[in-house]
Parts: sequence; structure tokens; C-alpha cells
Amino acid sequence: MSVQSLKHLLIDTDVDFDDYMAISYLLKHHAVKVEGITVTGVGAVHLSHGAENISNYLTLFDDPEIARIPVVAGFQRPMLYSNTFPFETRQAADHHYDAEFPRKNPNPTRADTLAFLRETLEKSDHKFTVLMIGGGTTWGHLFQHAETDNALKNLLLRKVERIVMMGGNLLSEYVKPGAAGNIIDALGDAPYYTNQVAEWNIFLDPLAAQYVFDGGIPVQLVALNACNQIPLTQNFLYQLSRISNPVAQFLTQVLQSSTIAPGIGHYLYFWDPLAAVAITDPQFLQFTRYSLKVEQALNEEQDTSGKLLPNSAGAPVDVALGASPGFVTSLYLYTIAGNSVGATVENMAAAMEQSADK
Ligand SMILES: [Ca+2]
Repeated sequence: MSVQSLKHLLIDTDVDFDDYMAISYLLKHHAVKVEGITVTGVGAVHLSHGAENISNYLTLFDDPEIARIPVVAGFQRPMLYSNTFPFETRQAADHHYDAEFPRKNPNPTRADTLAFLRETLEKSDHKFTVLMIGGGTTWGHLFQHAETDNALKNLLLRKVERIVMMGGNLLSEYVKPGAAGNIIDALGDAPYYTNQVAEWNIFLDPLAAQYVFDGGIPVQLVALNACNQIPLTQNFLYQLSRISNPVAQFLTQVLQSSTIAPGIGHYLYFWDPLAAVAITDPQFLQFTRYSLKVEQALNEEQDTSGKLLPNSAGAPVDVALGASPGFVTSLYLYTIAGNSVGATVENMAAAMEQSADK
């Protein structure tokens, strides 16, 4: 049996399809306690829909303690520029991919995300891990405030031990194999951005990402270089669909929805769920430390905003350049099925062999 110390987690999400995958894994994991979910409107979902969707989604777990996890609405706009996902992507997220929640959550959602985070850090007697799986605006604002608020700065340094962010990519000019940007991939036949070098979560708010990197807290970036090694496959969906609990069935419906299904086996990857696995089992990812800056300048004709720039004057960031696909997906499915206590390396290897037989 694996012995893992309990991690207290704050999640910031844009409530995309893979955010449901990531959060489900963490809520099912025995060594994680989620103590707050802040929703950002900088990403897939529109803010008010996002807060309501996450709140109602919590009822899937049929656990009053999970249903009472605070859900807090954050910001509608990035700190810089106004980059946004395509309308259809956002609409699908607003409608939670047509998958049903069991019921309306009677616990109300909150507003004022910065006050919530500050209060939560102040009143706790333990440290937190932070998972960022949307545009980084929420925590970007918090670190910006901390620059002129010493009490807040000390609070953050004292109470936040690690930030894991799904985001970014290192291009082949910096590392082999490099990972190209993924902005244009998501724009279909009528791309309205020219950026070929950035990843969405950084591109949505490059200034926020810079504040997070510079905040003085260790940052692990789950970059496209690692995520690209784990495509979402039909085999994965098949195995997920065979798990008979409500959470697995909800995720199956999300992945089978009309806007998501065409990408399975083609252009969708284990993005946010890989960041979730990095919270519990970082040994399944390969991290390399870089000093990074984020390109801030916008050029509408040949844009490189949001590009990660290795630079000796930058902030230290551990970038995931690789991941072990079989271990990650086996651990993921094992945990969704309710077995995270038994998720040892030996069991994962056995589960991989079993799934290869199918
Ligand atoms: Ca996300």
C-alpha cells in the first residue's frame, strides 16, 4: 500500500472537458483534500456558467463534504489583452458538454476570489498545493497584489508550498523534442490569431503567468512537451466507460459529446489530468529546471505573445518535458475506479499489462 501524506489543494479551473477529468481524479484520490475551487472566466467556460457547473458537478460524488467544497467565481478578463477561446468551445463548456449533473447543489457559490484565497490561507494551519488548469489570471492578480502588500506576500510564501500549472511549451529551438504552440490547432478553418508558438493557458494571460513564475514559490509547469506524449485514445475512453460509478459515467458522457468526441485519437491530449497526476505522483513526469520569462509583447501579424523564453534573468520553473503514458493512464483509471489507496508502481504495471491484453 502506498503511503502518501495528505495534500491540501486549491484548484483554479476554466471548467473545460479535461478540467472535469483532472478534478475528478483529485476528488477520488485518498491523499488529496480539495479545500477550494476557484473558477476563472479566462479560458473555456464563461464565468457564471463555470461556477454553477462546478458547484453542481460536486453532487456527482454523493458526499456532503465534497458538495460543501467552496466554489468561488473569479475574473472574467485577463490581466493583459483579451485573448479568448472560440465561441463554440466556450458554449460547449457553458453547457457542460450536455452531460447531466445529478442535482442542483444547495450550497451557494461565492464571489471575490482574492478575498477567499487570502482568508483560506490565513485561517489554515497547514500548507497548500495550488493546481492551476486555466488561464492564470486568478493567481496572477494575487501575486500582483503581493508586490505592494507585504503581509500577503509573507502569507503566500508561508502557506503555499508548490504551484502546479498545466501550461506552456518549450519549442524545438530550446529542447529536443520540442513542442509547438497549440493556439491555431483550436481555431478550426478560420483562425483569428497568428500565434504559432504559445500554449493556450499562457497565451490567455501572459502577464498572469509571469506574475506566477516570479512569485517566489516553486512552480511545476506541466507543459505540452509532456502532455503530447499522452494522447486521449479510444482505448482509454473504452476503459473509462467500463467503470460503473457516476463519476466515470459522467466523464464518459463528456468525452463522447459532439464537440469532444471527434478529437479522441486525433488532437486531444491528457492536459489537465496530467497536471493532476503531477500533484499526487510527480515521479511519473520528467521535470527539468529552466529560468523562464514569458513574452509579453503582442504583434497581431506575427504574434509570439505567451512564448516561454529561457533567459538567465528569468524565474526558476520546473518544466515537464516527458511523462510515462502507461503509468499515468493506469493510475488515472485506477483512481477514478476508487482504488487510489492501492495505486503502487507494481499494481500500475499489472494494470498496464491487463489493458494491453484487451
Ligand atoms: Ca483547463
